[in-house]
Amino acid sequence: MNAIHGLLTLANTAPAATASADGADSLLRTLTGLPEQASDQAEASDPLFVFIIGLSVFFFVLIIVLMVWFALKYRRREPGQEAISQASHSNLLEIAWSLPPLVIVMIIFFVGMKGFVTMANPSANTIRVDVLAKKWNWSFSYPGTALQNHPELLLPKGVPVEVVVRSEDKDVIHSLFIPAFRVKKDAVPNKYNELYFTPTRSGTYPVFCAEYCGTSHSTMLSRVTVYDTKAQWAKAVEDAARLPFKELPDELFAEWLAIGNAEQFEQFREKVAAIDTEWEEKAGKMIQPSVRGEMLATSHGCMQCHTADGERSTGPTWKNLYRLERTFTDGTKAVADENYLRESILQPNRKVVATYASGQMPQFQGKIPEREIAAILSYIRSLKD
Ligand code: HEC
Ligand SMILES: [Cu+2]
Repeated sequence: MNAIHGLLTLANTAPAATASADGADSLLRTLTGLPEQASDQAEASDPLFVFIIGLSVFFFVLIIVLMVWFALKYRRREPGQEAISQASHSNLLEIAWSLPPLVIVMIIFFVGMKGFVTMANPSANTIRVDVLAKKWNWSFSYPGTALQNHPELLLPKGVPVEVVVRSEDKDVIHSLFIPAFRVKKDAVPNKYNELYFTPTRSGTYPVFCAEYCGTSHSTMLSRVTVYDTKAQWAKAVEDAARLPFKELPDELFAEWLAIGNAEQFEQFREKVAAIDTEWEEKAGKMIQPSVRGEMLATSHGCMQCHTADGERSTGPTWKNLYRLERTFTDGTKAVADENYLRESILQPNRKVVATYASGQMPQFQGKIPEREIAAILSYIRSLKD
């Protein structure tokens, strides 16, 4: 029942999005079967897609016509007629069927690679969304806001977004697929996969899982809503964050929205606990991962060797560490993205940061649940200016 309901909801939202499309665009979409063009990725890749389809149709027709024509022209005309070879060499022909195809595939390669590179590389001033896939649903968290683990994707138009996708610990591989944006990214357990694009059209579009993941794969649906302005988006995010705190007085909710570190969270917790322990519990569950990460980093003892303020300690500081290029004792380098940071926590001796001693940091493999590692990574990320 749930599944059918989900499909119906998606079907109902589809016409609203189509209504905003213009004529020529929608004719092309009808011919090619492409959905709405709602991101820069879609705008960049659709012409290439149409070009390749056109090329395929052209050669399909050319080959079939020639085949039929030759079959008729060179058919055996009388019984016992012998086939005589007419093979000869033509340099012009050789060049004609080598060079133009080379040019065509190089065009396909370079245009395709350009799209791939923009999709895989960070752009400045992005809005970040953390996506967690599990059997069988999606949850979207919005770092820097109070909205966590929301079942739908909310985005503003015209602002670059950075979507980081992963699967729940001990889950299977899923794949985040948003046809209207022409983007797809695998969600692998505990691996952080990044995806970049800019929504270019407001509306509501379906989100699918594109990796067969078991019984309810086909109902692993969600949707993305693109708002016209960043202010509208921020309002929608706030409204969604307000839902679990419906009865909380406005001024306390404003305080909840403003929480940026563990100390502020503790003050808030004390205040709501005095009114109702239910809110305290909720706050504990809905807390921003970066704030939870700060508390975990303290309770796991990380802050005995690391600092958040830029000071060198037994270990390197976490201030501005995220996405910084690191040099290791063996001279190799790596960018401190989530996958590197996670590995540095689980197996710190694999890559030892230059000028620091190997073997000082304890191995946390098997000692910290993946959920907590994700929160600590959020905290480290939040320390970037
Ligand atoms: C006993 C001291 C100590 C403790 C406790 C400790 N670390 Fe470390 N950590 C180090 C040292 C020293 C390094 C640098 C050498 C290396 O890379 O292994 C390091 C490196 C790192 C790095 C890579 C930093 C970079 O600049 O590239 C990360 C991330 C990290 N630690 C996270 C943690 C987390 C999370 C915890 C708590 C769960 C923790 N550490 C606990 C000493 C410590
Ligand atoms: Cu799935």
